[in-house]
Parts: sequence; C-alpha cells; structure tokens
Amino acid sequence: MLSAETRAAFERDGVVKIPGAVDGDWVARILEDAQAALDDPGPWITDTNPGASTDRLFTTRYRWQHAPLIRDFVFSSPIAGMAASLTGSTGMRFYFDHLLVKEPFTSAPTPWHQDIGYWPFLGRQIISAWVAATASRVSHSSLEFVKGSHRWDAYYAPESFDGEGGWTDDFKGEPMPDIEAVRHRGDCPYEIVGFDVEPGDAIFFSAWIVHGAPANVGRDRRVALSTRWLGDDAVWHPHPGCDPTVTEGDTTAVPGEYPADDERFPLVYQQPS
Ligand SMILES: O=C(O)CCC(=O)C(=O)O
Repeated sequence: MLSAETRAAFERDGVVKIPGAVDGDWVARILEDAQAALDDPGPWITDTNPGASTDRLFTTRYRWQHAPLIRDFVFSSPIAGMAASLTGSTGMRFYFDHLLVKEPFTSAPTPWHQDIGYWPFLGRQIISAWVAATASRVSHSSLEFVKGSHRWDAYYAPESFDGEGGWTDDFKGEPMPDIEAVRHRGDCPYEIVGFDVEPGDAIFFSAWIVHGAPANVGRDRRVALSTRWLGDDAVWHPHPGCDPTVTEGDTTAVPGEYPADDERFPLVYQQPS
C-alpha cells in the first residue's frame, strides 16, 4: 500500500514516481530481456533504425505470453499491487507489456500523446507503470508529462511513434495539441513535469495524461519496461485506429462491459477482502 500522500498526488497530477519500485534482480532481468528482444523482436515492433546501435528507437510489445521475464514480471513483481493502490481499484487486470529502448544519440523524441486513444478500452482506472532499467535524466529522454492533463475532457487521436502512420491512421478524432510549440513561451498554458530516474524507479501514470520524452542526447542506451493495467472501471471499447494486438475476434470481452477475460486480460491482483 502506498502512502495517502502518494495516492493523492497521483489523483491530482495523473502521474507519480515511485523510487526503487522494483529491485536490482528485476532490473538485471529486464536488461537481459531487452537484449533478447533486440535479437528476436517479435511481431509488434516499432524500429526507426533496424540493426543500428545509435539513433534508434526500438519498441516491442505484447510479449507476456511467451517471454519468461515479462510473464514473471507481470505476475510476481509488486507493480500490479501498486497500480491498484494508486487508482483505488480493488482488482488489476493486465493489458500488455511494452519494452522501449532508445539507443544513444536518438534524435527523435517520443511524441506528445495520450495513451487511451491507442487502446480498446475506456475507464479512469487504467494506468501504466514505466519501469526504468537504466538511469535517465529528462535531458536524456526520461518521461515528461503535462501535469493534470488526465482531467482534461479530451480524447486525442493516437499517432505512431516513428511518424510512419499505420493502424493509428484509422482513428478519426481530435489531434493532440502542439505542446512542443508552446512549452517555452511565457504564456504556455501547460505545466510540464519531468522525472529523472534511477534503475528500478517506476513512473506510474494515467492512461489519460498527455506525455512524451525528448531525444536521447546521451551516450547511454535507455531501457524501460512499461506495463499497462486495467482497473475495476475499465470497459472494452474497440474502435478504428486502436492497437491491433488484441482485437474483437481474440477476446470474449463485450463492448461497453468490464473485460472479464482471464485468458487475454488476466486478473493479476485482487485486494484481500
Ligand atoms: O519510453 C518512452 O519514450 C515513451 C513511453 C510511453 O509513452 C509510455 O510508456 O506510454
């Protein structure tokens, strides 16, 4: 159980950092898994510079059913319980894993975006846990957030991380405001907060918060494992332009209803009664 202060900060800001959320063993295993994933990436990847050791954003997702580390991490790390505590949810179902590697001198930022439009779900208790496996400063591509934007009445169109389009193009809706264009202006309406991280720190954030990450200007690889979690109020909401890793044909979840599909979205945490 996290402190009342931490939970209040999450409710207010839409994001909190939990220092040392996972221990060094998990960190070592995530780093090992990242190398394995670069060598054998799986079907759901973004790769801006295949094979390169610099200037490359590589992501792979939805590996939990066959990658042993990811499976162990989902079911045995403390992350699910923390996600429940922060959202005030009694249960936490798992949605998917997303490993993100930014090689040294990666010029492309992670674009400002809101996660919820990418996903076939709606609900306020949907949360991500981005666990750093390497130290990273905001100036070296750690995450930034528009504080409080999870409370905006907004549902923005997703966009691809590599700028190449793809399944996100099918979404018809409001585009993300150009946060970068105004962030340094005196009249910028947004309060932007970034988090420097050490290995094992976790940044938990609402699926509704606007976030991104600058380029990696450093000499070090940046590695993080983001896991996505569904709380009690999540409902299945497939729509054009949403992530095709799990589609309507793959699940027993019913549109507009809680996704009680133990195979696709396993219940990993249940608050003791
Ligand atoms: O690691 C990054 O650069 C972006 C991560 C992100 O947007 C996420 O986990 O939702």
